[in-house]
Amino acid sequence: MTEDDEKVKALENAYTEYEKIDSASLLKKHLSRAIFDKLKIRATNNGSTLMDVIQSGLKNPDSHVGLYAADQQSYDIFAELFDPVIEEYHGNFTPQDVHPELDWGSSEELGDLDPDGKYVISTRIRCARSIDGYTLNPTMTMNDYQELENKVQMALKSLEGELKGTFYTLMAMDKETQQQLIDDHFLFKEGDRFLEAANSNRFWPSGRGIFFNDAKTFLVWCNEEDHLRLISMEKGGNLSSVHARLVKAVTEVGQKLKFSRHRRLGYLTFCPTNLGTTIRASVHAKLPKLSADYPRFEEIASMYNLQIRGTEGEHTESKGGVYDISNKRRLGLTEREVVLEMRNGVLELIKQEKQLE
Ligand code: ADP
Ligand code: CIR
Repeated sequence: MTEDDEKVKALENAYTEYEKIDSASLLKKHLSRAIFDKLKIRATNNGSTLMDVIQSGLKNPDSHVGLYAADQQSYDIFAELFDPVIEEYHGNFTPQDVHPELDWGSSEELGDLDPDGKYVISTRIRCARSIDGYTLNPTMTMNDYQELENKVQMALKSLEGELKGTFYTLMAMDKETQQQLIDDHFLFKEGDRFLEAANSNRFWPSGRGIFFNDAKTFLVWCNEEDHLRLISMEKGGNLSSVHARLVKAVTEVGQKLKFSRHRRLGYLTFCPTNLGTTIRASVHAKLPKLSADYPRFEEIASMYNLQIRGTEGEHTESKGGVYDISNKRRLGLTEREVVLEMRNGVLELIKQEKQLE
């Protein structure tokens, strides 16, 4: 048997096992036997196969989605699987649709979500960027990680004013500082099992790092799930101010680093849920009356295309009644529309909370 035959055999075996397993993931829903048979013999120019794309979902049946792009080309080579998952997650973005051009809209129109400071604890907007010329996590070499970290570090060095900050490589960070930054919601967690199974934590902590300004209102994550995550956050509900800072930062960093964009899918990310605008605009909020009936709370949130996460982020529980409420869709809408979707939904939830008081 050739090496390729062995890979197809291993895929066959894994898929046969997966067929017996219960999972509510989008992978399970869309990877039919017919699609599997079509894709099992394909590979990208990097040699990435269907296994590289689906292994996170195979190992974690509790995945919501379950697939990642092993490299940029995966979105095209395995399109018969990615397209229906993308269409369902982002709400009707069909294979014929093309993501719109960048349009940040106006920061001023967003206002403050909670001027009395009763419900919203903090507001955050993050977006992701991949850097042209570098492949994605599972196919990156140790050298790619280090080279990319150096490039990012150099690019961020020249930021000035409110965006001026310091880059901390994870290699040189003591565990206590790292944990404090995680607990304070500034730094990515370590050892995420979904990313681990996608083969994207290799060479950790090589090339991984975080940059932030003194006030920790502008942060950049380097080489975690994506090459770059750019984050603007602050206490309270001033979405205008958080948005203005992010737009300034992304614009300035984009003048120093070339971001990868797909002809149809917008800015390229490792996870298909992040494609397009790549924006997750969120609040940490307490809505005790509404969230007392959690299934109903989720149902109302999803009516406004919002997603609810726990206090420590994705796949975590709520602590002290604090929920992370954000836009779910990121693709097929402009940056302006995505942030307005979160704003309008959160304003509606606050209105409904007030009605219950
Ligand atoms: P991401 O948003 O980067 O996709 P996570 O859901 O893991 O990933 O969240 C990352 C971190 O950001 C977590 O510590 C989470 O609690 C924090 N976070 C998200 N939204 C807010 C917010 N509005 N205020 C404060 N922290 C937040
Ligand atoms: C999962 O499938 O649950 C993980 N691979 C994470 C998917 C990203 N989730 C999301 O809703 N944005």
